[in-house]
Amino acid sequence: MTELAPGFLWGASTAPHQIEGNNLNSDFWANEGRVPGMERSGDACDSYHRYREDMQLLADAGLNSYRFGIEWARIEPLPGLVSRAELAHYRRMIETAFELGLTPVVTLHHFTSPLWFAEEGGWLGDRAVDRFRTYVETVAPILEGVEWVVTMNEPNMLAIMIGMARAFQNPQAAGEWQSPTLDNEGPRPQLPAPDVVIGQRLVEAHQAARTVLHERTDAKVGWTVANRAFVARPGAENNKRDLEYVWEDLYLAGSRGDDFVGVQSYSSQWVDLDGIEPHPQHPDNTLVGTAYRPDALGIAVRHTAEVTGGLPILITENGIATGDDTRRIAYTGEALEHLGKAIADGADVRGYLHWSLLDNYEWGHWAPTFGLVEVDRETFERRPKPSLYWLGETARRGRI
Ligand code: IFM
Repeated sequence: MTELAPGFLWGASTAPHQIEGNNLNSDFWANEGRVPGMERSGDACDSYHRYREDMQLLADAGLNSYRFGIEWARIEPLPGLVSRAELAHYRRMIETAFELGLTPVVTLHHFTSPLWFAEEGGWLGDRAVDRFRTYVETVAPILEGVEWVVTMNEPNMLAIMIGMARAFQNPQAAGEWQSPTLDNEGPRPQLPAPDVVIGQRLVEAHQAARTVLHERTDAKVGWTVANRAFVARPGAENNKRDLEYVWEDLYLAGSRGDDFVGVQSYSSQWVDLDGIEPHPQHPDNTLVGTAYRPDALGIAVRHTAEVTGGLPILITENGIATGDDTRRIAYTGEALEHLGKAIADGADVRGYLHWSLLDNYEWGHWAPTFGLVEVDRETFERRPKPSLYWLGETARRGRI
């Protein structure tokens, strides 16, 4: 049994576009209407209206934390036009979390941006960093009392998503959209690596946001990095290091000066002399086509601790896309064992937030279900799965 840091956070994570519904002024919403192969998010899980019910489920299960996001496209639907009503909405969410005894972990950017920002050139536009800084200045006052703020979710996956969305702007673009979070079309071209130029711009934006938050709030500030838990085949160690730089370490290095870093881990991949090996075809593969690798969490935590020089870590996402909740419990139990060993070996981990609270919109697709709670997409009825209560019991034990 591994003892945990005092005040260890146990909970689940979500993202606004994936659960709220009708994110009409965002760039992703616009793409849903025109990119072939993308399903629409529509009403999503209607969490925009049902967030109290969602938080209550977590609290009732015995969990003490909820990671959710603020949607920039709602706060600033047009450049410089700030919606006071939306600011008040997100403040109400924060206060609801406090009221229910949940520590909010608030994400300021989770893949989606206002459509106007994308049209202005997006993250590579001349004004990108200033625009993001202004948005963060706008939301800073509603973050009063919030202890954990994530400036940006998975900038490394965002860098891929931007590249893919751009490719689909070409009317001649062939093929159908497949979210970079999916790997389920069998052997397929490997994902493009995250674009380093976009990556550097995102580091700049993150650091500008951090300065604002350090000046104007008492929050601990960090960002979250998707970790691919690369493992080298014999002789491929240098290859692994090079790939790690582009995929993760550029972003982990961008954490220097932060108060924590978010680790997001799902699976692991081998690296050989030719590059990243595709996930082997196997009946145990998840609904997003990735290998069943709960050990990835331990690899991710150790790698993150090493690259960041021991920055406090929050597990901001870990989970499995499966229709079988028994497998979700098995995967999570094994992942937590690996996490426990990494903590016992010295990693400074402050919390575990499962992805995800709800079955939600997986960036163009509804089929992959990651949730501790099923959602009826017609009535929006929430149906908690056994894994929600299992996670609550694990939290109550207070040890891994
Ligand atoms: O759904 C995504 C989330 O938005 C970012 N991290 C990975 C999750 C599962 O693919």
